[in-house]
Amino acid sequence: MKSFVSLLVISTAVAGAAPPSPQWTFTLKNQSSGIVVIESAIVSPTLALFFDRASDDPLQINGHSAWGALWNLDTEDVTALDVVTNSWCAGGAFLSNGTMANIGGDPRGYPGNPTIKPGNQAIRLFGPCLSPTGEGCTVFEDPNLRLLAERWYPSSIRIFDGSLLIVGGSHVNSVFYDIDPELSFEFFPRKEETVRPSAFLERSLPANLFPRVFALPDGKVFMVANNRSIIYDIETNTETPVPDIPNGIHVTVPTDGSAILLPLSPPDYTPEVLVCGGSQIDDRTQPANFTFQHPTSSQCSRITLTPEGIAKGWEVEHMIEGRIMLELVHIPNGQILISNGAQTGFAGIGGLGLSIDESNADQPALIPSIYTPDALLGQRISNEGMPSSGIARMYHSTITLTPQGNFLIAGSNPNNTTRVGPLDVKFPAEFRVQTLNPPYMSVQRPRILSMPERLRFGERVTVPVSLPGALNRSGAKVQVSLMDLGFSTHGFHMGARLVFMEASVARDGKSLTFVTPPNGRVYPPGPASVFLTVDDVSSEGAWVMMGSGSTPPTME
Ligand SMILES: *[C@@H]1O[C@H](CO)[C@@H](O)[C@H](O)[C@H]1NC(C)=O
Ligand SMILES: *[C@@H]1O[C@H](CO)[C@@H](O)[C@H](O)[C@H]1NC(C)=O
Ligand SMILES: *[C@@H]1O[C@H](CO)[C@@H](O)[C@H](O)[C@H]1NC(C)=O
Ligand SMILES: *[C@@H]1O[C@H](CO)[C@@H](O)[C@H](O)[C@H]1NC(C)=O
Ligand SMILES: *[C@@H]1O[C@H](CO)[C@@H](O)[C@H](O)[C@H]1NC(C)=O
Ligand SMILES: *[C@@H]1O[C@H](CO)[C@@H](O)[C@H](O)[C@H]1NC(C)=O
Ligand SMILES: CC(=O)N[C@H]1CO[C@H](CO)[C@@H](O)[C@@H]1O
Repeated sequence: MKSFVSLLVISTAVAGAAPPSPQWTFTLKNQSSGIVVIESAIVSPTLALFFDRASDDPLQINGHSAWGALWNLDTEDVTALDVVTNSWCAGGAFLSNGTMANIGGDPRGYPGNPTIKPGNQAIRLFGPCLSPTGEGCTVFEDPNLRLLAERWYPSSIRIFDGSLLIVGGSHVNSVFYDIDPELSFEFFPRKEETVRPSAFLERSLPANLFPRVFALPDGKVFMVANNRSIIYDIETNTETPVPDIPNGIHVTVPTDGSAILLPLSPPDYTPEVLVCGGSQIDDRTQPANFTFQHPTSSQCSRITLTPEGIAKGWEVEHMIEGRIMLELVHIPNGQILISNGAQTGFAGIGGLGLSIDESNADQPALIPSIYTPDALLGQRISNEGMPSSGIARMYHSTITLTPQGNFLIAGSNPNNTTRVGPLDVKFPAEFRVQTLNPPYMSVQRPRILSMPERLRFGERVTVPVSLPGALNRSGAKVQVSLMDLGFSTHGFHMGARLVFMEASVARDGKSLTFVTPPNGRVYPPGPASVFLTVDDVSSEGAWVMMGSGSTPPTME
């Protein structure tokens, strides 16, 4: 009886209040990932592709532990993939023909998993996968298709001709610093028979693994590694230094910050890069002198990559907390999500003066924040109303935007082995999968009713849409974003891109007209998702091929 009474009181109180406004929420998925999700990429409207290292993951295939898997975004089904080479700490990106390439990795095998082959010169290809359930889709590995150099912890991005630029890496296990570096660039498909040596990679030692690399709208490439940055001109093979990240903050492995190319907007597509988190260290310090309690950096540094912007230098602001191993991810309305990571320590597994079990980091950063690029300096970052994930997502964790419009979060394993126990380990291998759902996931959303499979550059396109009543009004803010959902690993979303397109909704609220980017420098030709956002309520993404879809190199 007592509980009945209190229920009545509660329902009266709720009835009297204004309806609660929708909030960001976390959802724990029913299924677990089966492998530790060190690398994650959305490869079709319904599928995410996951990679781990070859280890003793519970998910099995052909009599051994799997280290690749497909996650079905609709059903949560996990399908093991039979990978041949070791994908531990590989890079990845999509090619102009829609194939995802997973690049480099660990040269070693794994005891008890005899099928494993060295991964440090491997190129693992996947898709495009047309089956919604992934049936018949496998990782394709041709032993004759190899990188020129051995690369563990490399970065890769798609460039203007639809091929991949592959940057840096190490020849051996990098327990902390990059002690045996590969100081060069190469391309896939190959453009020449030798690698291109890089003075920048040498200058950014000893903390230059997984350089943060971005294709600029003029076809050049911006890179950050350690605390150094450059603009690289692929066509002339020249490096132009850009000022260091200020205040002694270092932002790549083992001091992982994250970096992102802010949304590009017509007509000028002025590029700006944001770099957040990392660590204020003297990079001559030996790892044995560091502990998991070392403070991390809350600094965000932002630069406009025009001659005037570079002359002005980096503008500094601060996150709510220090973070290492965080990830910055585009939201379809142009805001940036700050998620994952830890508030103290470093990336990596052991090797410090003091670790927790094997974790070099502690105090997981559980509450995401949002960065609003257009807000005034000092007012851009907020975590108001943001929930706590309750699950540490530190070294070897991932996050990616899905075509459904929410964020898929998985992984974390700061350990040399995958075994879940012993239970007294503070940060065990993490198999739980979550989504982080923006408020628009729980209201009526705009819908793109159909979309051509391919879009040409510089094209005006009209597609049918439906808008919920409240959003069908003149003066509503309409945004259409063309997004590469990227490849998530080690706090870096390789290839991630958001290009806004000039757009308007017809007066009858039934059709949307937008203009695609002018060329493959603004959006490198390849797969994309188109999201319609009206008054900050985003649709699901429509999966398209931007450009001809032909095999690289292509000129468009
Ligand atoms: C997950 O579990 C919830 C609660 O039992 C259920 O409502 C939902 O349908 C399940 N989702 C899937 C994809 O199985
Ligand atoms: C970048 O790091 C190097 C090496 O630790 C250091 O000498 C240099 O002063 C740093 N730059 C800035 C701006 O702090
Ligand atoms: C590290 O610690 C050792 C032993 O305490 C000390 O000799 C050394 O100077 C310290 N500093 C660096 C930069 O490694
Ligand atoms: C983890 O493995 C690497 C490579 O075998 C080794 O160098 C390192 O010492 C190990 N770390 C710990 C804490 O056992
Ligand atoms: C949208 O609003 C316009 C103007 O008020 C109206 O004419 C039209 O019927 C509405 N469309 C839909 C699909 O509700
Ligand atoms: C895409 O291009 C790559 C590089 O040339 C090639 O290996 C792959 O087979 C191509 N994919 C398709 C589907 O044609
Ligand atoms: C949680 C976990 O995986 N712990 C393992 C960390 O690695 C050591 C070996 O280096 C194992 O003994 C632990 O079980």
